[in-house]
Amino acid sequence: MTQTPWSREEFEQRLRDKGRAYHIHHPFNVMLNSGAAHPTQIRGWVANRFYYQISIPIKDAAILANCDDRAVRRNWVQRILDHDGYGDDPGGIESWLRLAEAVGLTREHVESLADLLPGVRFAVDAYVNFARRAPWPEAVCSSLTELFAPEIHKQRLANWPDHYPWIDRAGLYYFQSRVSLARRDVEFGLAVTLERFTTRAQQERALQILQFKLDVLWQMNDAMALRYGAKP
Ligand code: AHQ
Repeated sequence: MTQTPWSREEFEQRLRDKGRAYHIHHPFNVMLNSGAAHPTQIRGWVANRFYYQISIPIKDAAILANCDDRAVRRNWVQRILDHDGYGDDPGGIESWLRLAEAVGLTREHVESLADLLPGVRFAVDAYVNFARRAPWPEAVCSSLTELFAPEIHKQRLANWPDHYPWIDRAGLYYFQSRVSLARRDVEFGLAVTLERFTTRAQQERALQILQFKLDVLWQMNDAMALRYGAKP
């Protein structure tokens, strides 16, 4: 029996309800953002998350390569420029390297990926490979974890300066930049998802895709918690 589709409002609410599983709630992140992390744990997080950051433009390029909709490509291409930089804007990857220096790592060490944990690499590669192989609307849908991202960036900006005064505040610029960029990006990604996932089966698939990406982020934290500890 074919189930009736949810209304756009109900479908959007079900996507947003998935925020309960967002990695802001992971013990490793709670430790980081509550001020309980030691410098080694922070450095491990920055070094491992660098692999996620450099993989995002690769993921977005895969979406562009699969996308036959010029209007979507015109919007989505900005995401690559946001990370790789464009003109005078050095981009988010450069900001992440400045965060690395601010927490006491060298650019060379972070770029060497010497600290990259297998569980982080495999989770990030699963995300990139999903974007390469899935129909492009599904890969767009998988970016909707950013519905919950402004909150986590604001939490860092609010807590890190007091909890970690040893980190040069200028190094936190990346989080500041993502508050508005995440909002802008996810508005488009949500519109595409609500527009393209219209049958009940497609809507259920969208929830499944979002859960996959939530699991990618959660697994990254699991790997870091195992290696660096999630207790203060
Ligand atoms: O810095 C982040 C970023 O650029 C992106 C792009 C987006 C995507 O395409 O999947 N997701 C994402 C995220 C970023 N930062 C994460 C964090 O916790 O700092 C959150 C992450 C996301 O929510 O997917």
